[in-house]
Amino acid sequence: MKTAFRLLAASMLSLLLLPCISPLRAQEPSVIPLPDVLQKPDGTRIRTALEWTGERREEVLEMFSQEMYGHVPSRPEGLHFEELSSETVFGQAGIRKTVRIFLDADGRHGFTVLLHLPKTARGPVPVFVGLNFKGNDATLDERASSRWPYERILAAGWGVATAWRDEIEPDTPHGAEGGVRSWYNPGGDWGAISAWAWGLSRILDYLEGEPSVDASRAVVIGHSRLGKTALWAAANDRRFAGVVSNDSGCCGAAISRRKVGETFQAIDTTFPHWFTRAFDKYMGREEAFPGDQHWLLALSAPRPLYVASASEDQWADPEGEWLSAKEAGAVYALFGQKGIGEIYPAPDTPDASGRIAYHVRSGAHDIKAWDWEQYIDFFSRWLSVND
Ligand code: GTR
Repeated sequence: MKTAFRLLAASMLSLLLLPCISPLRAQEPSVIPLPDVLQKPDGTRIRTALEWTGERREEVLEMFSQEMYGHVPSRPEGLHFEELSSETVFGQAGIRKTVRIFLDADGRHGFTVLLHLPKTARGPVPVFVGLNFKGNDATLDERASSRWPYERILAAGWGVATAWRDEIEPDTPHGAEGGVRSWYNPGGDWGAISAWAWGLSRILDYLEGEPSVDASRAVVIGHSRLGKTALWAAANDRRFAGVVSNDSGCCGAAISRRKVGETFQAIDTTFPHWFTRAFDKYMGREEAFPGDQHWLLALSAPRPLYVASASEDQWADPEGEWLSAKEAGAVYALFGQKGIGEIYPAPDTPDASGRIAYHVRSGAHDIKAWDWEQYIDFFSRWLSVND
């Protein structure tokens, strides 16, 4: 009886407190009008998965290509691969390979992939694919172990492939020498995010021929600017079976029209090289952009999509990332797939029962072991990994 009374008192108290702890009330779509991803420019409405895939999806992809990131070219002629090394690591638990991806026939341009695989796997394994910030060797450093917990990923039955962002396209605003954009430009004006996304697809080209990997179960993953990149890679390359956006923020998962944290003005001033030049006209004019970032997330439909934020990462606007994940649900619904719920979840409580998942981890802008645990769980469920 006493317990029942306590429970009742506690739930009444939480009802009283609800307005204070629910900061989203003032930020919901009714307050900030969001462009409807299902509405075509000519006013007609998309009502079926077939209409989405057959007509609308291409329009939305083209809009982001033209107005934000630039076009991502297809696989280049002459692409080829060479295994550089293979060794057993982590006792007997893993295999570590390095592979050179040559981007042209004469092998003048290329980058190196670091691939880890579980040694005891019974068949080809699913794989996470993501770029890194500091170089492949740096991901082996102990200090990087929360960003790249290789042993844990392998123990869950997954492989993981990474490559250094700068070896594909240096992250510099002042004209990058040696990046793919300096020698290969079939699509015209493409930004670094498109160049990195293109690199991720080239890793997948290689993985398709790697017998220990099941490339039909490749999940593209990225943190921050590389989270923006992962979303854009999944949008362009439907071979990716799933995608993780970790703290991707402005021009990644976060709704731009909220203008919370980083804005178009801020991002395009500091990082102009990430974008196509057509994007410049939207500086300070988020409302003029023909869509918003839930449209980008919708391009992953109906594949499993995980959007994650960190509570102290206000620059990336966690609530805007959540809102975007929620709104992308309209497209997933066309495929009969459930998205996330209507309530912004408490920290460290994933909303992950649908085909879209979201969490806000307590703490700073980063990928932690806890984040990885959620990704492994979610994608193991959707891509059926039992070991
Ligand atoms: C910040 C940038 C963000 C985010 C981040 C990162 O400086 O403003 O858009 O991408 O860098 O990549 O860590």
